[in-house]
Amino acid sequence: MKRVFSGVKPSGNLTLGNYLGAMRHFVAMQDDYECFYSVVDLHALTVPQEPEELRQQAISLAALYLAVGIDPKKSTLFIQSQVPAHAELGWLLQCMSYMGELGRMTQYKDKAREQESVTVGLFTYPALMAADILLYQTDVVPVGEDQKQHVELTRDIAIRFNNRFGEVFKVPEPLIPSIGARIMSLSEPHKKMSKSSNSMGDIHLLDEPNVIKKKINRAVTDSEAVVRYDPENKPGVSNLLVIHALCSGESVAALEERYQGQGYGALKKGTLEAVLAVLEPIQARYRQLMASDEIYDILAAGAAKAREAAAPTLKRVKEVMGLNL
Ligand code: AQP
Repeated sequence: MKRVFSGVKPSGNLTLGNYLGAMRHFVAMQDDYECFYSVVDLHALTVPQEPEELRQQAISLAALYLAVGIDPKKSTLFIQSQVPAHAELGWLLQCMSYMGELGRMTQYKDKAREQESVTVGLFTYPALMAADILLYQTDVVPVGEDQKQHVELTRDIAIRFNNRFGEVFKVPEPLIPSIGARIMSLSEPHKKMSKSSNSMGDIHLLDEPNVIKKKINRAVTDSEAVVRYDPENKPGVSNLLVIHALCSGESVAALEERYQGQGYGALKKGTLEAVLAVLEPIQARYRQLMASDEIYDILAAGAAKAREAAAPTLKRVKEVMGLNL
């Protein structure tokens, strides 16, 4: 079976963007791949975090993974910091990465602009992400559009390492969905929906239905009053169409036809119904999981499996680099 690795940062309340762009694909891949899914808490540390909040967010994210449909019998679900090989390989790959290529990462440039002082970790984070992926000899990395550049860098690092030391790493492929790879903010449809921005434009997976209603009703549209998919000229309407289509399983074209001649009120009402139909069962499962201790056993078993799967690659890397005295 081919291998899949992907991770989500416990850096805020997960959004519909995280779900539609990434997590729903994680669920779909479970039957056809050997999947490793991680709560990448070391990545969350690249910007300041409150320790207790970080702990809570990591558990909450693990519960959400299960609530959206990750099955621990099929996939390995674990917390990154419980598998020390990630940090260790992360350092070794930092020493195989160049300042120039890390400095070109657009996510680094965007996030650095928002910070008063920028940590070295924020700069070197793509090398840790490369370690996360390469440790498992991963074939495929399902991610949203914003992570494409980091997976490409991972490929470059793997190829560079293999050229220098021999064929140690499998070179992974990104898997970016053709629709929904970049769900936009409802209030600023030129920006991506983001879990750490906390604005009315972000639908969080755990938002109350009345909050979701308010956010969708206030979504920015345009003055044309025509429901048409045209991301360049009608970014707000196009974003609602994509969200509606992915949540209801209909095509964008079918929705354009359905809402022909109707105002944006009808599109928003339909989008709300589709979003709630997806999120309400997820929220109910999440509440059940958070009320039990089951999650801790699942994470302990997942970490043990991940440690075992990661060990041979790290051992090989250390051997070829001359660290096996
Ligand atoms: N708006 C989005 N549309 C589609 N996919 C998205 N992803 C994130 N935002 C969108 C995908 O979700 C996965 C997990 O994301 P992450 O935890 O690695 O963080 P991120 O990419 O930096 O996303 P956020 O939500 O904006 O987090 P913060 O605000 O903390 O930086 C990834 O596969 C990502 O592509």
